[in-house]
Amino acid sequence: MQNTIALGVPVYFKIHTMLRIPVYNAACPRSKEPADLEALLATRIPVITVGSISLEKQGGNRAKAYRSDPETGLSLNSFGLPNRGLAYYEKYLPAFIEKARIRRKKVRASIVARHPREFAALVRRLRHLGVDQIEVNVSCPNVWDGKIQKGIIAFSPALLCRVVVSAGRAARGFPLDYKVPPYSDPGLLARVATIFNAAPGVRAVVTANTFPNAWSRKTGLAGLGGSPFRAIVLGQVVQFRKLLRPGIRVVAIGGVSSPEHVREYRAAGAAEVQVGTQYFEQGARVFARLNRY
Ligand code: RRO
Repeated sequence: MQNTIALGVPVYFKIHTMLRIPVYNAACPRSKEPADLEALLATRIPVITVGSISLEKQGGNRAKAYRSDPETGLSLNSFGLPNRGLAYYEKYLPAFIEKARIRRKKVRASIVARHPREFAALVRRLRHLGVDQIEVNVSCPNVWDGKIQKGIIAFSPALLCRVVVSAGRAARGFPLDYKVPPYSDPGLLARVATIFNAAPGVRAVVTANTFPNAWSRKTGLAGLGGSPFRAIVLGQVVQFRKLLRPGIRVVAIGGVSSPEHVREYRAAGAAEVQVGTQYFEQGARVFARLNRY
C-alpha cells in the first residue's frame, strides 16, 4: 500500500479494491414473488431487486424453462418473462418499500418492455411509487412472438437510443440503470458506451444479461449464465469501465458463487455485484456466504 502511494500510481484503484461494494440479488423469477422478496428483507444485502416487471402480466414458459449443471455451474433459462404485471406491483410495492426502509435497504425495480413508450410508462409509474433505483432491461434474450424470436434491444444502437431518450424523459432527473447483453464485438460495445455517456441521467450499466440462444434439449434456445459466463463478464466489465465516463457505475452480474468472485469483479472495475444463478438456486441464504469478501 505504501509503495502504491509513494509511486503515485492509481491510489484510487488501490482504495477501490479495498472497499466493500454492494452485493445483491439480480432480477430473476426468484425476485418477483412476495415470499422470496420478504426473505430478502431478513438478509444483510443493501439493495433488493424486484422484477423484471412488464406492463402486462406474463405467464412465462413454465414447462421447460431452466436447466443447470452442478459440476460446471452452468445455467440455461428460457423463463419467458413470467411476472404479475405492473398493476400488481403498484399495489404490493408501497408496503414493501416501507419495510425495506426500516431495514435501511434500497428497493430496485427492474423493468422489461418492447417499445420505448412502454419503458417510459413503466419508469413514470414506478418513480411515483418511491422505488430507489430503476434498472431498464434492454437485453432479455427470451422474447418470442409465436414462433418468431424478437431481437434484443441493446444490440441495435438506434433502438437503444430511442429507449434511452424515452425512458430518460419519463425519469425527469431520476437516474436510471441499463442492463445490457454481452457484446462480442468491441466496436458495438464502444458505440453502446458512447450512447450512455451522452445521456445525462444514466447511473449505471449492468453487465451482462445472459448469453442469448445457447441450447439444451430441456430448455430449447435459452440464455446462458452461471460460472462459465464469468470470464466473459469480467471482460465486459473491464471494457465498459474503460469506456464509460467516470460518473457511470459498472454493475457486474455473471457466475458469482464465492466471495473471491466478488473481489475479482471489484478489481476489474465493478462498483456493485449482482447474483443471478446462485441466488435463483439457493435463495436468500446465499448472501450470508457471498458477503464475506
Ligand atoms: O424471463 C426471462 O426469460 C429472462 C429475462 Br426477462 C432476462 O432478462 N434474462 C434472461 O436470461 N431471462
